[in-house]
Amino acid sequence: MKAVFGKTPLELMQGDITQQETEAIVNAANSGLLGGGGVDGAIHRAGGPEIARECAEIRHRQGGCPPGQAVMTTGGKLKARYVIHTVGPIWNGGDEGGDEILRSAYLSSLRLAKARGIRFLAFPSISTGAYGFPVERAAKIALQAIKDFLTTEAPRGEFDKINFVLFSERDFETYKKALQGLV
Ligand code: AR6
Repeated sequence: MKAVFGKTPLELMQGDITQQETEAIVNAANSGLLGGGGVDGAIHRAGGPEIARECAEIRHRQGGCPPGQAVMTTGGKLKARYVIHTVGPIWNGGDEGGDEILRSAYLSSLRLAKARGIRFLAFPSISTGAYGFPVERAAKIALQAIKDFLTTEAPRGEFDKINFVLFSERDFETYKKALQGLV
């Protein structure tokens, strides 16, 4: 499913983000940038040790990455040249602080990509695996954040395309419904 926000197409697809041929992919990391399971584990496995090496450099320089912020490393052996590591909130029952952190994780990733001149990137569904954020609620926040960014902070076609890559069919259907409610 596709939509256009500002001048930028956003496409939802089902698949494995490590196989994306975008310029950058976003990782759902933890604050320590230490690797882990889920999409984080898959990205480190597919990209090789260079990603963890650069994560360690960032950790030594600035102590990791707080929730809602983003940092960037090489993509190593991935098809994508860069990985933007962002940290979502751990679900704690639904206070608005968590919603804000999730929105901020998307916005920080997009701002970092724009600042580095990246024109094509792919997102996974941040916080909806190990961190337990309900997918329906996360989908609305994620897509609203991307829409707001593309219409207000990148309105002149600064990006060629944004892909949203959902791992399961169920998540894909949930995000599709959320996007239909937004366009
Ligand atoms: N491609 C796309 N999406 C994927 C892939 C993949 N290859 N693999 C999993 N997903 P999670 P979180 C989906 O747990 O909730 C890690 O250990 C998955 O189905 O990866 O933000 C980190 O180190 C789910 O919908 O991230 C952190 O400690 C989504 O990615 C913690 O988990 C996010 O699930 C972060 O938890």
